[in-house]
Amino acid sequence: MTYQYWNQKMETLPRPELEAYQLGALKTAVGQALRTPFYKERFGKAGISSADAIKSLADIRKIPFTTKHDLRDGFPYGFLSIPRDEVVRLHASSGTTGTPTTIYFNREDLSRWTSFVARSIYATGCNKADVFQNMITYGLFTGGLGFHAGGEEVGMLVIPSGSGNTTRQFKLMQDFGTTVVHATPSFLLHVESKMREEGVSRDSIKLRKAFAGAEPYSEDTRRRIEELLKIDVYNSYGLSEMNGPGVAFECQAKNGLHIWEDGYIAEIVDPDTLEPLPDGETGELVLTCLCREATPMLRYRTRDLSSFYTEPCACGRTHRRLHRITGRTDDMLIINGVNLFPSQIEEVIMSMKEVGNNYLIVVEKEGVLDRLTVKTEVGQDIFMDDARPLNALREKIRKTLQASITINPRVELHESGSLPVSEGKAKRVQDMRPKNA
Ligand code: DLL
Repeated sequence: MTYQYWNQKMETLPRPELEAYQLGALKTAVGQALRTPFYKERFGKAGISSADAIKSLADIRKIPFTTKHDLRDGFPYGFLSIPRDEVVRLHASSGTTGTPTTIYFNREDLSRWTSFVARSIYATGCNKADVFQNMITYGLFTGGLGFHAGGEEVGMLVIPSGSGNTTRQFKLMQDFGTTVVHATPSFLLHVESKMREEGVSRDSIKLRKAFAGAEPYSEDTRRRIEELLKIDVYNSYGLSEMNGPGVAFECQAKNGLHIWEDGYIAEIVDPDTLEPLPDGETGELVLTCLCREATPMLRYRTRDLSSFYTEPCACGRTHRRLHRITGRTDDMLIINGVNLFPSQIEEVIMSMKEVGNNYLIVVEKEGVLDRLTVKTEVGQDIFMDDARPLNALREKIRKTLQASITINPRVELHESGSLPVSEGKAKRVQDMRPKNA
């Protein structure tokens, strides 16, 4: 395979040079952070009064962690490091508690972010001949405008279709010969189901690639989307606090996500002790942004669980790779004392051919016990009025799940297309247990 690079020099920079670059950028970021009310105070307590406190990359450990909670406390301008009239854009994540976390950009910040997204898109083999349909939410969410700008930077024809309305999405694909789409993996699965339901023939569209991210998904889900839609799916990772998409992305080797280390410093730490973990071990990803002036963000605890690959990538890039994010530290469910990540359930059910493209996990209290119900859609060729094969399938799913997660779930089968679909990130878990029980 021949690999293409957007910025070959930077993407293949020998590690000592890359690390020297990071050190310089980290010092700049610390200096910039000291201009914000939040970091000025936080660094003061940690004894960091200037960028001179950072003499080596290892000194990053002198810097205190930043959490989502800090961001909420600092709302709206506690993290702003430049005069308000130099800010040209903001993005925000609404969060579940109501107080948004807001990130501000100046013009240069936007252009740096765009070049990381362009680099990511280019690494998947796209070029200006591609027609790119951005099937994700526009607005305060970073996925829409972030990919939009990156796609234009690559020179692709960008169709800002936004999420939802599959009939219109198919029409756009057919009319303009879309070759690449961007969506959440759950929306891609929905698109596939709708394609069959609406009788859109695969030959009527030219699709060959998708960027899928903004939510966790398993390797089996990737394979399912690839096989059903006959496309290549590339994993795309990012978060609002680090600009949005374009933080880590799969290259054509499709084996882990390169984290763009000239833009972000990544650490994997034990989520309990916050001590660094050796390469290869799974822990919480902590990120430092090196490419944004307006809103510095240092040692941000993402809550995302991942690990570093230890061996280099076939593509020749020197930027390290992360394993796909399996979930978040705050995603974990405790069911009658047993720890369970939703991704463990997804792994099992998405590998079963008879199971359809959508599922939901429900946890309830029954007396003193927790009760786990897994609702899955069945494949489109399974009829809901034929009880015997349905019972057999239900039992098969239950047993396979139990063997894998050591919890005996209740399994409910639903007709294809009947479980709720979200146009943005999928809501896979409904935890109905009383909060303070
Ligand atoms: O989801 C940014 C983005 C947009 C990424 C489009 C990729 C594509 P937030 O809304 O702030 O930003 O959510 C960030 O989503 O901390 C992860 O928990 C999760 N996440 C994002 N990408 C992936 C992925 C955008 N590829 C949060 N795999 C992150 C697993 C992901 N989880």
